[in-house]
Amino acid sequence: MTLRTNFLWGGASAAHQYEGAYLEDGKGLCTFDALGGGSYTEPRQVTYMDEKGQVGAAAVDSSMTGPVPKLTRGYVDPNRYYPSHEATDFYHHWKEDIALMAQMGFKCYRMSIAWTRICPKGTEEINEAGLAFYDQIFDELRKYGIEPVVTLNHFDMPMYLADHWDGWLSRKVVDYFLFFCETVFKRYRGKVKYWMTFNEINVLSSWCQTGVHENNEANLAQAHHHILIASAKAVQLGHHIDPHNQIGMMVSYTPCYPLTCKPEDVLEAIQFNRQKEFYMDVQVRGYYPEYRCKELERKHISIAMAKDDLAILKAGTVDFIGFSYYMSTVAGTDPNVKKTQGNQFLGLKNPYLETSDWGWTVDPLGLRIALIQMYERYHLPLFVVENGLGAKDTVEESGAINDDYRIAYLRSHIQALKDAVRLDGVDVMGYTPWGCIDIVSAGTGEMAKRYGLVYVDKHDDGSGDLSRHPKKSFRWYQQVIRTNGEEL
Ligand code: BGP
Repeated sequence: MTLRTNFLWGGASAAHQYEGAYLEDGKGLCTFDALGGGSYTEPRQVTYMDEKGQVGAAAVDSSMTGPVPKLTRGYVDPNRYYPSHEATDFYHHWKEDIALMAQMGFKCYRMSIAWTRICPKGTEEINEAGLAFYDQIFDELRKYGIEPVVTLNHFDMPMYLADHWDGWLSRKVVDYFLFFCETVFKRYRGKVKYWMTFNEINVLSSWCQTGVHENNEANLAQAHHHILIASAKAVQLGHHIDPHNQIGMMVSYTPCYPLTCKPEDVLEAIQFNRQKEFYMDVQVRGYYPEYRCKELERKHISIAMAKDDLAILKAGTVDFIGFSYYMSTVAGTDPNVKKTQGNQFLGLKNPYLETSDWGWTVDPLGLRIALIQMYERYHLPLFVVENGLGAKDTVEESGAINDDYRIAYLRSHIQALKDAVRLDGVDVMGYTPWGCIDIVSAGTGEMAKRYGLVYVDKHDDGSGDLSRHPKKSFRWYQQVIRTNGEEL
């Protein structure tokens, strides 16, 4: 047997992409509720109202860095379609969906708690109905022996905090976030023991993810410092409230290769990789790495720190590294090489690899490379909490959905994961393919870009009866889990 006997096979989702019920039972607005749909070619648009009451919209491109003008408020336009409002309605389908997860044999289920379902404005007002909703989810999961793996923040910034505090630019939001963490750590003590602090902490750049209106480098550096402090404090708080808690970080890990063996290209790749290594260095080692201090110095950016911030970072290091892996990318100095699409960070096209329908490079060996790089740098357990192929699925006349392309993608990536364990000695604790039941894409807001092992009848024009239909990959994954990855 290659993998741990207690290997955490499961699936992954995020509240704002799956739950829907965006204002139900006391939930408050989050920034993603003002983010309209987009497509492979058209960026998503966030809607806002300025101080004169004029409604505007800002493009949030695939790197999700569209600026939202200062002093505006997020605004939900009744004439627009917002994918997160219904998403695929986990809020009303949770019993059926968790039964499907149990049918696949899940050992865990990675999900996020919507901050504004618990704290509608993100402040210290609590919504009991929100707490009760997640109580029933965790009870239902545990009824089937499925461990919840909970992301405390999966991009969804409370609209009120964005509007009134400029999101993570304000130190006050750290306190509000810690209040939310304390509330859920205490409420779900004994039901949840696996947590992660911030989803893809290294890509939080747009207003939707940070609540910051003017997302220039200096503001984002300050906001990211507050987020790192919030993460470190949450780790300490979680350990204090329940010593059984295992609390990880979560990073978007896209290995970057040099375009050629030209030393300048190698240096480009080293610098590209720092976009994720910085966050891992701080959350695993507990201090700002020298290259980051030098970069801030060069850019004349000085971060406002409280006197005990460095001690907080040192004390709040994580227990494991959760990460998303979809693709690899390329860096080089040749200005004529084509840029590629990708999961936020866009690199150069790799001439040796194919891409998905949405232009994401498909590189199974890249997952083994990622696992080796992280394990040999940090020597912590690693958890693949996102991996998958966004693709168009076709429902045949018979009702079958023969997603052999998704099985091929997942099979090759699980094989690479097994090789990292078997050949490189990497300690991998689990694997949860992304969007295990079809959900809304974050980058484009599309339903057409499906990841699931279960198809949901919902379409980009808002139509569909939300019925659930296992795909061919559903039964394949059942077998994978049943044999602990031996039979792919
Ligand atoms: C990651 C996010 C997920 C998910 C995934 C797939 O960045 O953590 O929320 O969205 O990307 O991307 P997309 O949904 O844009 O296809």
